[in-house]
Amino acid sequence: MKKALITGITGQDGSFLAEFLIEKGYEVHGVIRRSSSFNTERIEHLYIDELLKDMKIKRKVQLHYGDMTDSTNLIRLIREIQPDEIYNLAAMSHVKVSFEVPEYTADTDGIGTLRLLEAVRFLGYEDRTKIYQASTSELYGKVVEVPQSETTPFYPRSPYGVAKLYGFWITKNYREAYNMFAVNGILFNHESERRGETFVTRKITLAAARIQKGTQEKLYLGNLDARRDWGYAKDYVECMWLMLQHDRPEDFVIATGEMHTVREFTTLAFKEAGIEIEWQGKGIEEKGIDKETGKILVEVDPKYFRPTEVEQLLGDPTKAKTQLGWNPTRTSFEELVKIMVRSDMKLVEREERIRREFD
Ligand code: NDP
Ligand code: GDR
Repeated sequence: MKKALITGITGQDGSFLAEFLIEKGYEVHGVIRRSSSFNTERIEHLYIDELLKDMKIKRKVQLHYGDMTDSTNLIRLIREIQPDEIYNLAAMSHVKVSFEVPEYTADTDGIGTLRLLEAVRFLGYEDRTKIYQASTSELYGKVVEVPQSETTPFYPRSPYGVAKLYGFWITKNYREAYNMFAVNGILFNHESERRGETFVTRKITLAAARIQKGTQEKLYLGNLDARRDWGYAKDYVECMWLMLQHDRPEDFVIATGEMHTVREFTTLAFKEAGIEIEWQGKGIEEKGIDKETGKILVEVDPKYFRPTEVEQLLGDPTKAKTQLGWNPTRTSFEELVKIMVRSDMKLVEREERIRREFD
């Protein structure tokens, strides 16, 4: 039985990847952070509680406390688990927030990657442990070429992008210097019903559902013109695994090859929730108006603008398609929006039921 260690297992991708690897028959281990509130909601269904322990049901994932800022912890965990594959998904992953906590972001996302690679080297596991590094389209930042492929030059535009740039190069350097099977997946935006609620897509689908059910008045957004290549997270975790099964350690772009604006995403999400929106005005005066009632449902709030913005990202997944045999359009943009809105409609209904019970 192969063993995998996932850092960031409590996040969107970590939860989907854990499910995928369990399905493949892996023994799955995950690093979780100590938190004063629950942070394991996305993987609750994968680990057992005390009740199940008595029934001797085997754990689907084994969780270990740890942190990307703690070298000795990482060394100890890797020595204890002896994983065949490590998926380094842990990161302070919010681009806007990285402007507020730049040093912590560099420590976790940049030096954290180095700590992991060094732990493997320190233990002498270069030949036995493969490493996947969660790189990002944010490396391209200020776009110099469209679409972006594995050969496009990088120009990050945020402390997050710059920290991930270090993570990218240190992974490549350890591959070349120590012959390690260490690879970068340069993944473009991928979303799902499990996406964090402050990322734009989830913020929109949740707001569309709440506005439709009458529990939210308005949605405030930043740059409506930003364009992203949005895929479905569940489709993307397979590529992480495929990269580690490839015969050579190489870096791959994972994207759909299709780009949409935040405005387009919003229009479609509201439509899926049963509300037709039309846009009026320009710049910060632009508003999304309910065609039926004339009510303003979406407004621009400059507080969501970033000091330096990434205006557009469009990936070229040709290499992944030809070398990994991956199908980039498994879940279409329209299907993705539908999945997210439907899931949030159910969530809002549940919220409402609970609220009514306690009223
Ligand atoms: P999430 O923000 O949903 O998850 C991040 C995970 O990292 C969480 O489990 C979080 O723990 C954990 N984490 C954060 N800081 C630390 C730390 N110091 N030590 C240990 N764990 C930590 O991100 P996603 O699942 O969306 O993304 C996964 C990875 O892929 C990230 O590295 C992200 O930067 C990268 N990426 C994501 C893309 C996307 O579109 N989703 C695109 C390209 C790259 P906790 O739950 O306790 O907060
Ligand atoms: P991104 O995702 O920065 O691309 O990083 P996010 O969803 O935060 O922003 C996408 C675009 O939407 C614009 N935007 C808003 N963004 C947020 N969060 N909130 C708003 O209200 C809003 N209004 C407009 C943003 O300006 C931006 O242009 C994500 C993360 O998952 C990273 O970890 C990952 O590396 C990249 O995707 C690829």
